[in-house]
Amino acid sequence: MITPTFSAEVSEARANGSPIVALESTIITHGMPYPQNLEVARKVEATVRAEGATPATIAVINGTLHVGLDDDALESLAQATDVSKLSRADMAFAIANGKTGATTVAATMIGAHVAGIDVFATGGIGGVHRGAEDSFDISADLHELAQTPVTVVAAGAKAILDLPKTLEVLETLGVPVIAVGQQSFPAFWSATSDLDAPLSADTPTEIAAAHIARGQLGLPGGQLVANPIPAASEIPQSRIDPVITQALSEADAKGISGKAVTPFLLGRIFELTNGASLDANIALVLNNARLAAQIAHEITAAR
Ligand code: PSU
Ligand code: MN
Repeated sequence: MITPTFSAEVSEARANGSPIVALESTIITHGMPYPQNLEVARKVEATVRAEGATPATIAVINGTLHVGLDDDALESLAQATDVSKLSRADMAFAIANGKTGATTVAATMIGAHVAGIDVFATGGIGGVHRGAEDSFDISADLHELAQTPVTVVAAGAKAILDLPKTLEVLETLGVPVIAVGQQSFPAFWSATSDLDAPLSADTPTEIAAAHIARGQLGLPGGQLVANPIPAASEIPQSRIDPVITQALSEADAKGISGKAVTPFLLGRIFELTNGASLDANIALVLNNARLAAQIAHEITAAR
């Protein structure tokens, strides 16, 4: 087994058996521009601490799997322009060959699981891209949710995706999708969509209980907790949809493919909304960090 390098606070939390929340690093390197990415990374960590849990941002640095980053490491990742984006397919190669990379939802789940962390907060997971019937572009995040027992708190799947197909694939893979406080599946920048989530829960206690019950049933895989963006921060679908359509057609015209698709779309939507998409992204990530810390508390208490 690979032994990760833990930050001092994560080591202490592990020793005390206190709640820990994993956080991804791709959102820092490929999801938001500098310096907002660094500010957000720090704020997300502070939000987890304010809820009495310990943040563990995960990344691979010079071949070492880090679980919990100190502020210097956070800053150098946030400023780096040549960091690779590591998903399930790339992680072992990077560790074995001394490389540095930021972890996606899939790779962060793997890192969290290696470290015995049950809960992970992010913005939105990857999913089935629009046009996937031609491109076959389906995020490895979905398959990871089917195999790795980590509860992922996200604001649904990014609205740049094909949400109905994303829900279908999650159902096929046996991944529980639990909307929080509503039945509607949230659409990242917007609190609701016209799709219902298969499951819904009102409290962190219910979500923690379901996480534990999956383990007791011997089921591999995690849960997707779909936590809507706070109403005051949302961008209505009618406003974001035309922007998404434009960004998608630009990506198509430029022949963007593979790993570059999601970062390109997020970057263009940021420009086309004059930063409004980023403000919403920040609000929803903080909201997810808060709920993830509460779920981590409940899981710790129940064990
Ligand atoms: N959520 C965000 N911003 C991001 C991502 C998620 O708010 O940048 C990243 C996550 O790391 C996710 C990845 O795992 O996008 C999905 O990439 P792909 O579609 O290439 O699998
Ligand atoms: Mn992809």
